[in-house]
Amino acid sequence: MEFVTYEVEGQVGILTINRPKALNALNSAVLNDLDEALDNVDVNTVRCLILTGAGEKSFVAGADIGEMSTLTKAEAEAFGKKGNDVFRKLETFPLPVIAAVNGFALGGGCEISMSCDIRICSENAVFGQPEVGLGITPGFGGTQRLARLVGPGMAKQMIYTARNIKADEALRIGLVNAVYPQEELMNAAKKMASGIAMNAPIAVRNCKKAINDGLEVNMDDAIVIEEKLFGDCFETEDQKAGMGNFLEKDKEKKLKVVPFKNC
Ligand code: DAK
Repeated sequence: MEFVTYEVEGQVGILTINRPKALNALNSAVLNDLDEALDNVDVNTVRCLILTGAGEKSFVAGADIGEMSTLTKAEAEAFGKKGNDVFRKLETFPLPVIAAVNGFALGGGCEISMSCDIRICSENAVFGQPEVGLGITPGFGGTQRLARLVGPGMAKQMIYTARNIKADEALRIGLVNAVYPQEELMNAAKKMASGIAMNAPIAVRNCKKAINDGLEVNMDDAIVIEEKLFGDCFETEDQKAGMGNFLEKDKEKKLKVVPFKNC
């Protein structure tokens, strides 16, 4: 793959969007590579993914404006669908995905970070949805995910004004969970990912599904989703080992575990 690299460190997979000359802007080739990279992740051995951008300046500076500028209506719709399909694949991926936002996260860059489960960023990160200044609406889910993450008032302010915000403001409004000096960001992401990887994979996967699916429905239906995913953990080796370790007071094994079977 030309534009996405994938490395595995222990049980953590690191996806890097690698088009630094264009500040990792998303063109069709990048989206295809990302799609393929996700298809190639071994979800039985990897337990958490990190998504980041190559270089020190940019996570993803948006959809590729050069490629988009000549699209017809039909082509624009197809491009939007391609992006949305990949972003949705990330959002519903059976592993948690941490976005390590190491610089510009504009337009499609902000949107792809919002398709991840958790966002942390470097001090030089800049977030924004500049689309209305380019004569378009956010097209990769920005109007939907930003409003869900930071509330409609703040999302509308960011989208209507097209004003970028810095890392500290992104932290204040809850768009990111934490801000780190640039040189510490990847280590922080790996530490968080390794911590997630220590836990029972079926339970973590079911928590992701419960939160994501539950947020789409009313509380009565959401609780039913949780009940089913809770029940789904039982009779798995993860549940037997996890609870067994506690009951046996095996502090060494407690919460370390757990076999990959039944994943
Ligand atoms: N697309 C293409 N190339 C880009 C790019 C982008 N989004 N952002 C940066 N680049 C390229 C620059 O053209 C430049 O290339 P060369 O001239 O060196 O060949 C190189 O990256 C370095 O950029 P700069 O020289 O501009 O670097 P600066 O440090 O001066 O400025 C910047 C950095 C991030 C402030 C600036 O590059 C910038 O403003 N970039 C554009 C940011 C932006 O507006 N992003 C949002 C794009 S719109 C939809 C689907 C998707 C979307 C909408 C609809 N449907 C189909 C429904 C999504 C839209 C967007 O994401």
